[in-house]
Amino acid sequence: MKKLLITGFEPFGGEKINPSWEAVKLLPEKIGDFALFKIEVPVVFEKAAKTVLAKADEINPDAIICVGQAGGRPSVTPEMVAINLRFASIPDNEGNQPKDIPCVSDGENAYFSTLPVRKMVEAVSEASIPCSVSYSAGTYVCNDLIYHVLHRFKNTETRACFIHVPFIPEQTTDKPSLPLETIAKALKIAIEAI
Ligand code: PCA
Repeated sequence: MKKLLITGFEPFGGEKINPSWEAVKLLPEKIGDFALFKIEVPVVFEKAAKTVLAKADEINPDAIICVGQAGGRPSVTPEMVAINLRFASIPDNEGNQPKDIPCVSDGENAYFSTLPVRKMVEAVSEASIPCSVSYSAGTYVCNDLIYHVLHRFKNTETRACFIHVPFIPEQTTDKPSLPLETIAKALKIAIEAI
């Protein structure tokens, strides 16, 4: 059986929960060919990547999917690309607020996701769940994490991508949201599409 490392984030920015980790927790232990290994990741520059890469070194996964909250987005958005830039408009959970600093000083400007994000989007959309390809994972901790993962596993068999998910209704009265179960279902379908 193949191994999938799937990660969600702790809450940040004054929120009490992060739907990314809540949805990852709801996933079954096995999906298709994959056994799932789930971890919660701190919303801290560098530490998020160290946490995920340490787990990846331990289990040697075939695929890595990192999931994060993109509050305000109306749909589930698999990310096509990660860029070598940190710019934080709010401090991370340890008070770091980098402004225009590279994620990796000698890294490429950008990496494309190595999992089939467009195929994932097609499959999730077919189930009538709002889902679209995103061409920017931002410049905060989510982008930093997936940049490090793609950098570490470039030219290897280990494939990776990031999936941003919206708020859940419990978090907002005026922003778009999706029920937690719908987000978890979208992640399951995306994994089945790999
Ligand atoms: N979303 C943030 C970091 C953690 C999370 O869930 C982001 O989009 O960078």
